[in-house]
Amino acid sequence: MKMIFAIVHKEDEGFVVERLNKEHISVTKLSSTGGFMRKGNTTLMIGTEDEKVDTAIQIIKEECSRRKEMLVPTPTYSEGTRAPMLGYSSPQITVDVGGATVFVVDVEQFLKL
Ligand code: 2BA
Repeated sequence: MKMIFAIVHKEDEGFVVERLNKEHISVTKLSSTGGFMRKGNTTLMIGTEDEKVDTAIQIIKEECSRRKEMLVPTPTYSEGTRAPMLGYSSPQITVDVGGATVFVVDVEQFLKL
């Protein structure tokens, strides 16, 4: 038996958990914070039989892959009228999202008491 610790972005967590559940792979979600960026992320604790480790990792890979996303600019509003100022919206920017850090650890004992 193995314990997989997967640190994933919050926005990807729901999809991973749903797919793991469909495969009858149990998972516990912990709210965590990255020590470097100090931003919230999610740590998934997945205790599973050795045969299911590859499936779990494949799901994490598919749902949390690093990708680029376009950020839709918010319109700039005129202070007086609160009307959107045409031609003054901020330029579109591309941001990196996703990615997962995964540890796979041997489990010495697994008990349900
Ligand atoms: P990643 O390496 O993709 O790491 C994302 C998050 O995964 C980390 O958030 C941390 O919560 C966890 N993590 C990664 N490696 C780990 C490990 N060996 N042990 C335990 N947890 C681990 P953050 O710490 O906020 O880091 C966010 C991003 O900042 C990292 O992305 C990396 O690109 C960069 N980074 C982290 N530490 C750095 C450092 N000391 N110097 C330069 N860049 C760093």
